[in-house]
Amino acid sequence: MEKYGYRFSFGPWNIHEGADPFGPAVRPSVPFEKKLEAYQRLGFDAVQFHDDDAVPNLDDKPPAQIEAEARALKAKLDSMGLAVEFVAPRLWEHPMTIDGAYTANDPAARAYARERSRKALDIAQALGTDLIVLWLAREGTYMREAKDAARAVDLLVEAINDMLDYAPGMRFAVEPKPNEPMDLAYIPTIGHAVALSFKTKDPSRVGVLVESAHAILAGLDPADEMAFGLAYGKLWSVHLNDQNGLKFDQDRSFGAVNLRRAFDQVLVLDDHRYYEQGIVGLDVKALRTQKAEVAEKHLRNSLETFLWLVERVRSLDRAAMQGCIAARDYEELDRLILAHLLRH
Ligand code: XUL
Ligand code: MN
Repeated sequence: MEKYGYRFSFGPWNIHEGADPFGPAVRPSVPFEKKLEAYQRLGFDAVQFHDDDAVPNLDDKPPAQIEAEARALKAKLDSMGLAVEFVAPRLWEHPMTIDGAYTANDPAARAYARERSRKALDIAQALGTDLIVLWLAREGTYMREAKDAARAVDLLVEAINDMLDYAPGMRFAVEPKPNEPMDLAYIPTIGHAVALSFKTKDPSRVGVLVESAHAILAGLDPADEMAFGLAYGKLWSVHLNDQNGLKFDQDRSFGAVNLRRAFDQVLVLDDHRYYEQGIVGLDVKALRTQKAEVAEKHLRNSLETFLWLVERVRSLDRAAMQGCIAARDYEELDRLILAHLLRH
């Protein structure tokens, strides 16, 4: 498979049992070992981890055991030729994170979040990645009057500063999402995340991850969110997927809802040589209707669609495009793009 210089990743959560808030699992759990085989079978290069995907039940384990388990996992991944893209502290399931993690009102809860984040950093370092992803799941509004939203920003900065101090070799990519599980998140867009980075003690180590569906949920175009991150040299990861309007976070296969929107994301990534700096992550979920034996197709399809679109981007008639732009004939440009997409 021609991969045009790109490397691809997904997380173990992207092969899942199909449970949703209204119904239980519809597919059996796939053991982690089997998931790792899927990475190889489907042509992926790297694994994304939540801290407890790498070291299950880490809250109950002493640091030496956490490190030993992470090192054993690293050896296994090495033997399979798989890299680790990032580790993300899972700060949204434990009872201590009910009212938020870094921004919880209870100082004991905030201390838990910082401690847990340090464990995620230990795991990341043992796994040989320098990237931490911060999806700030519960940092936002349940009840607006219950928290001071300006102070919440300071608390986020303090928490990131703590991590910057704890692990001087590590970089942090904030993954904004405007809603779900919160009504409204404190860091809903890439603009907010970039601004947050400049309030930390080392902005050069704080960047962003753009997830297509999250941008769409914020009413924004994912390609423009990526462009903003790229303009600041801060686009360190992406979670490509798709999303049909302002609903629950659907994590549909890349390009499945709006092919033109997917093309525009590949265009901005390829034109700005993203393949030289980052891995293409696919944060996609199989439909609940998918039978167990064919519940990897969302990953295969998303990767293939991305590569088809890279081919479309690189075969664009740039001179003709420039002609349209120079003439300010954007209707002709529209036709040129559509014709190019439809003739694949
Ligand atoms: C949540 C989401 C997460 C993060 C990783 O919507 O996208 O999977 O990407 O914690
Ligand atoms: Mn994501």
